[in-house]
Amino acid sequence: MDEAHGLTAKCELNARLLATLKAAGGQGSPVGDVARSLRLNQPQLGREIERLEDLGFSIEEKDSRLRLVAAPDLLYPHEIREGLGTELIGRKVVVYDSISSTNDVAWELAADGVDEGLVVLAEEQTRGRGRMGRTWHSPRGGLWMSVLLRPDPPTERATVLTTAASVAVARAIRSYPGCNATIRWPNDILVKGKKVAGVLVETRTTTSLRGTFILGVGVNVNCVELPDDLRATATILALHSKEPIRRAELARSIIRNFDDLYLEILRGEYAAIAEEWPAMSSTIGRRITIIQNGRTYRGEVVDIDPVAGLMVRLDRGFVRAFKGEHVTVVK
Ligand code: BT5
Repeated sequence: MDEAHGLTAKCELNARLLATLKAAGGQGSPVGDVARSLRLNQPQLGREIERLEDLGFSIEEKDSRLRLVAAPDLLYPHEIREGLGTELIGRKVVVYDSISSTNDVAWELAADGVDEGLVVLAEEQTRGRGRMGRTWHSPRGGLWMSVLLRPDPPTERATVLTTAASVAVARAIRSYPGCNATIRWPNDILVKGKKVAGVLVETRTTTSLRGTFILGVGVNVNCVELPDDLRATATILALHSKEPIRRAELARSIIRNFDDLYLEILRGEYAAIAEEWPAMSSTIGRRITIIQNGRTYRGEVVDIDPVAGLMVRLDRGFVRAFKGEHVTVVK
């Protein structure tokens, strides 16, 4: 099930060679030791090194030692799963080069009966989507990822999954110095007031897929260019982070954070989400205009409840809860 780029067939060996070189660190490892530990003769080892170099890795051989000098910022399943330590999310990871949408592929695999926790990533999406039929710009350099969820006990509540995912993404982004992410309800993650990531939770009505959710997360990490129509509202992490961001690391961090929060949801606990979400929110205390089913509501946001949604004191006087899935927030 682990698949990625050219690594598909050779994944196992490449992964072990990479792990060996990484473990050796800056001083490298004697060629003979590497060959022995992988049970390869020297010509076979040479071929494996060439394959890694073809994929963009830079490996130096000096004084009979092998040293990993540079690794490309490409996504590999083994790199994401290495020492992940999660209970549910990321038990399986697949990476594609270019596909329509990671959500599409996740739905296909869900229909094939693949287990909960599957993570689908793509280097680029040709038809990435947002909520309500909107387009999600997904060039190379971003993190485009979907997670297959079959909550047990079942939940009807996409809202709480959106909330948990937003907290997971914001937490992960905040771990990079300079990236003080905030959450704009219901599903936007902002840095310095501009959208850097979005969350999309989808359900389907087909009987066999009832109770299945696909969580999609898109983060502008190192995307080179944003189209003109997004420049005013969107940004990329690389512009803010004081250190380079490896997308595999960011993916691992999001997966870990989400696994924690998701397990809490399955236990019926919302303490972490209830505490962190409002703390990271850029929405509380703000005046807001919400359009839901064609009706416009105006008021002030007084609270965010992980299950009920956004609590708004309407100008008409009473507090009303809004769930996030089908609303548009007008600034
Ligand atoms: C979202 O929708 O913010 C959810 C985005 C989810 C994307 C992920 S990527 C992996 C998975 N596979 C998919 O096909 N989708 C998910 P929404 O709140 O509806 O926001 C969409 C709006 O954000 C668009 O109408 C644009 O205005 C803006 N937008 C589009 N691409 C953007 C980008 N890369 N960065 C920031 N804003 C963007």
